[in-house]
Amino acid sequence: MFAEVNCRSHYNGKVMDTSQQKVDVNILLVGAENVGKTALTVRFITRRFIGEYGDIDWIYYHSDRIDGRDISFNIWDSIYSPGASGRITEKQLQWADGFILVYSICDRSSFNVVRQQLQHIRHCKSKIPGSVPVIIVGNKRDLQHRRTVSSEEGRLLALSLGCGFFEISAAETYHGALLVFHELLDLIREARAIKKETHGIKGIVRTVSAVFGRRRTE
Ligand SMILES: Nc1nc2c(ncn2[C@@H]2O[C@H](COP(=O)(O)OP(=O)(O)OP(=O)(O)O)[C@@H](O)[C@H]2O)c(=O)[nH]1
Ligand SMILES: [Mg+2]
Repeated sequence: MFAEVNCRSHYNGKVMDTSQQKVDVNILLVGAENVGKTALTVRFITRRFIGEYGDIDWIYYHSDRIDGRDISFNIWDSIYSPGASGRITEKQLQWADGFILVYSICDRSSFNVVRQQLQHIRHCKSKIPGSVPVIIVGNKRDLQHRRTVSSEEGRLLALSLGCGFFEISAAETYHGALLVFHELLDLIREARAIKKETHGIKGIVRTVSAVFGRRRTE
């Protein structure tokens, strides 16, 4: 069970990452405590829902072959630190290629945490050109009777900040978890392709200026 807003800004209509090398992606999961960060991660890696997970900060490694390509997922399942207002550390920001921000649809305060964390990520990454790959996840969709955050609110937050959005139930299905990670992988690959293109253009501009500069001094 899942809902999706596909915000992907297709780069010329498709992912431009064309080299055949192994793709390595670092994904950081953040969000308030008890929202299902570990359940989502474990569901994606093992296809199973165990129930109780404990609260440990852990990086999981998972390899897969997607569209004929070897993909290595490094997934940092973080723990929430209320003392630091859920502040994502500098180290985590540097490490991550993409972010999954999780809230529970039956916990409004967890939705507010995602909003704060999103602003923090945007602020810290604003100096880097190109978009920051982010997916917002409203988890525990099976608990409709306890819902306090509407799908619309989640979708609007994602749209207003150019993020992907899914509502899922890590408890009920594997498919939702799969979509979340695969969508983020696509966003990361697009962001890398755009960055590469920007560097290429900068290189051409530098070469042209060097040539013109040399001519002027001749
Ligand atoms: N009903 C329901 N329960 C869920 C779902 N996902 C996780 N849970 C439950 O929510 C609780 C917290 O799940 P975790 O995955 O440990 O949450 P977390 O965000 O990793 O929590 P911390 O690591 O403590 O911050 C557990 O009891 C899970 O069984 C879901 O989709 N539906
Ligand atoms: Mg956890």
